[in-house]
Amino acid sequence: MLPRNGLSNLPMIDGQIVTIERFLLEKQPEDAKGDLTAILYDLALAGKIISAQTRRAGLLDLLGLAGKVNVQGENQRKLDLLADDVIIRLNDHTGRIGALVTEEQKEWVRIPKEYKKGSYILVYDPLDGSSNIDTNISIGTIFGIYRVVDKNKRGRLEDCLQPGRNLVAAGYILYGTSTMLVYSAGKGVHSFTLEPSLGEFLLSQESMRFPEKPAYYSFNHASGRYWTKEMNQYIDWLRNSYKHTLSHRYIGSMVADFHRNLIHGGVFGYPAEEKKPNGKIRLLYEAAPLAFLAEQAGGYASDGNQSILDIVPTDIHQRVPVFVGNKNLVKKVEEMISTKRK
Ligand code: AHM
Ligand code: MG
Repeated sequence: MLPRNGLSNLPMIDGQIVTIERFLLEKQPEDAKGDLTAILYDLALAGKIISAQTRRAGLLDLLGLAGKVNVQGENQRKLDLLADDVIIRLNDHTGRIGALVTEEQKEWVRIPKEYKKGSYILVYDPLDGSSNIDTNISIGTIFGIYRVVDKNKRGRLEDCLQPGRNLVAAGYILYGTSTMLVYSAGKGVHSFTLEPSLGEFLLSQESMRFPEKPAYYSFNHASGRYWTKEMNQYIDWLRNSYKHTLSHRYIGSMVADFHRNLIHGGVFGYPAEEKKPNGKIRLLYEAAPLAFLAEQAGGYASDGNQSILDIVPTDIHQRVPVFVGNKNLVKKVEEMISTKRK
């Protein structure tokens, strides 16, 4: 045990400074090869690099549009491209990854032939909430990790098109007032805060759970005119339940809205719209990883009809309506809007 003397500024748990590396190694099963642990550690490093660039973005002229349009037809921002590049460069040569899927690239990304093939698939949104970059509002990297279907083959499209139920790990790195890494490898959700003077992620909270009583609901109210009658009735139900104690919070970065609701309890939703029947959120690298985390934290995620984790993707960039957060709030939306039984 370390003496507290002189270390009082550092977060300690039972007198120990728990770095992410130590935590990951302690959680790794004894018979594991360590590849998954190493991928998570590589992602933590990517998070540190992206965090450093995000903090200096205004100084380095990284804010603003990069002059390209991504596969969703949205303007790519310079930091999106930088974050995407950092994650690919840190993962393509390690022999641990079989293929990558990123929001910023139209096709799935193959591992160059000169590098060993790996047994894991990495899917990610390099910077979720990127419309908030220019205005200094929290953004984040979302990631999910799958096993390849056939270890003997190099990564293929079918390895990438797996349902969230097959995720072996998922998480996000949030670039907010502090930088946090939150992840689950199927045994609870754990969070780490980047200690800037050390450049290390230190354990903040082990086994996070949605609080029983929710505090927030997060929907873009302005889109209410494009929602179904049933969807609007659900919003009215949210307003009137819990003795009117639920507050509305929505900042346009799903990852940040999710994080707030994980800590204080609540539900985030991006419903189907009249002209966008699948909403806006992408299944593979946005909805499924957060759904995995939600279930690990005692919550639930649905598209209004079924668990997000049960949907088998047919396209790497497909969109899906999303409701994620406290289980009872998400079950209620299913009860009110599901088209299955009608
Ligand atoms: P992005 O990945 O291009 O940033 O888009 C996803 C984001 C979500 O983080 C957020 O909840 C949503 O788009 C906000 O969209 P809207 O402005 O339509 O409410
Ligand atoms: Mg994005």
